[in-house]
Amino acid sequence: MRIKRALISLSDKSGIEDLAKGLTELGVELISTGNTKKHLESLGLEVTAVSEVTNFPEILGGRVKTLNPYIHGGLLAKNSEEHQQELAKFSIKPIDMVVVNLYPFKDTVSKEDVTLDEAIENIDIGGPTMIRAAGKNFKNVVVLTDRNDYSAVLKSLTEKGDVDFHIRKNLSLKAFTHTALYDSAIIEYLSEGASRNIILEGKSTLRYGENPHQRGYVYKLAKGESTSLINAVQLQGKEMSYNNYNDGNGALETLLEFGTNKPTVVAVKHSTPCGIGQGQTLKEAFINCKESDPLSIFGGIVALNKEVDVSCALELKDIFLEVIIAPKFSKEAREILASKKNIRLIEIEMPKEPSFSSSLKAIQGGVLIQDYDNKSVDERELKLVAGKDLTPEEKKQALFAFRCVKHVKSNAIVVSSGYKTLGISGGQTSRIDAAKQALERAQGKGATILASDAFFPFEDVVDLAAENGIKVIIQPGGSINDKLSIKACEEHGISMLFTKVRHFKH
Ligand code: 93A
Repeated sequence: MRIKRALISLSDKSGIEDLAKGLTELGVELISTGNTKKHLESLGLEVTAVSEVTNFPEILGGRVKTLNPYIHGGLLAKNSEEHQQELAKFSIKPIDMVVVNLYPFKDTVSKEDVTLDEAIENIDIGGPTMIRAAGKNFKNVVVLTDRNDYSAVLKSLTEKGDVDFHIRKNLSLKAFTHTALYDSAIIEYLSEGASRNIILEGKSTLRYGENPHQRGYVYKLAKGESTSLINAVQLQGKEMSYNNYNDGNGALETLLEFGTNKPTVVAVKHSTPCGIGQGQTLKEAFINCKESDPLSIFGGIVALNKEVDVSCALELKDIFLEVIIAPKFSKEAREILASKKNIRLIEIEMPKEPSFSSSLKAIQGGVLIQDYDNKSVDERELKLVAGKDLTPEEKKQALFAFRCVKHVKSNAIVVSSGYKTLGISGGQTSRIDAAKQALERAQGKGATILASDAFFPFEDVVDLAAENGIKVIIQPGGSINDKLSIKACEEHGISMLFTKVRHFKH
């Protein structure tokens, strides 16, 4: 048994019982700080006090407990003759395991009425020092900072009498990530939010970047979202590429805009939607989505918000797609799609409500960070500014178009009818060009609704919409020239709704 002494010092003591008991049964000596010692003793375990090891009391109200050569000498010594002789010379005994979690700094500063002194007292110094020492000396010290690792480590000790090198190394990586995140919370607090550390972990090398001559990688944010392609399960297909991640993310964000109640399907090309459809069934929603732009969907990414069944899989199989994302694929659907072995099938758990917190964009030398655009306009916020009033159903359909346009790159125009897009245009430098393209794509399909991501600077979009049979326009409003567009709507018999919310997306 390689582990003879374990130091346990925990602010969050949950889950320690089994590990501490298990270690005791294996004959490991437990060493603990004040309250942790009391807690372990209340479980009937025998514990040595840190102050007994250091021969020094906890001082400064606990600020100095474990910061002592009897602890850190024990943690940092190598297995070399030189180090071992030095330990012997000063009667320091090695410590082979550290189980530590830190003062709850983040929870403390997230309380509304927290004082500076309270925050300062919750900056743990001794804990990170032990974690870092053990992390550095992982070949000789097992470091545990996450209760989810307790049982696997105990199992390994029970069965093998030791913990493998690669597990020790991973625990060390986890330990340094833990202290880095802890420090980043302190930095964020002291800078009053002006500074934010972005910690990336789990780098994977991609075949290439956007183009074959660019290198590409995908990292996981240490504090990332749980609903993401990075945390998803790939069931089949080639490895995800840089562009697959980018486009797949666009599809996922767009899809979650519509919740999970009504079957909804989104097709994406170059991270912007080329079709969005809803229906009574998923198959119907997919057909509606595809009809928006049957050409662009070719080689695209499709995201669906319900379990893919046989009838839907048969439709999906018929076109060339790069990636299909859904909460689940039925067994039979998987068998059908298995014939297209290159298609990447991704299962992602989908929450009822979108739960993204922020969006990041890299610029040279820095990063732009903003809140995720979680704003979703509802019917009560709509203001009729021109034309005849709309039924609740007509308003819902107009809102569907507005939710679609939110996810198209600016300047963006979506034309639709019912719950399916018929023409989408985005990424245009002038709004009238976006309108022309969207209306052209929708020609002959009976479009009645036009949505815009931002207000109209002139009445030209309204005039063009009227020529193309549009009956309802939904847009944020707020231009100094609103009256021109309102007048044009009155003249053409178009109902215009203001949302008062702009959805730029770049
Ligand atoms: O105040 S400290 O920064 N100084 C120390 O020497 C020290 N040693 C352990 N904080 C220190 N700790 C922390 O105490 C641990 O990281 C742990 O979170 C906590 C456990 O204390 P107790 O066992 O008294 O609850």
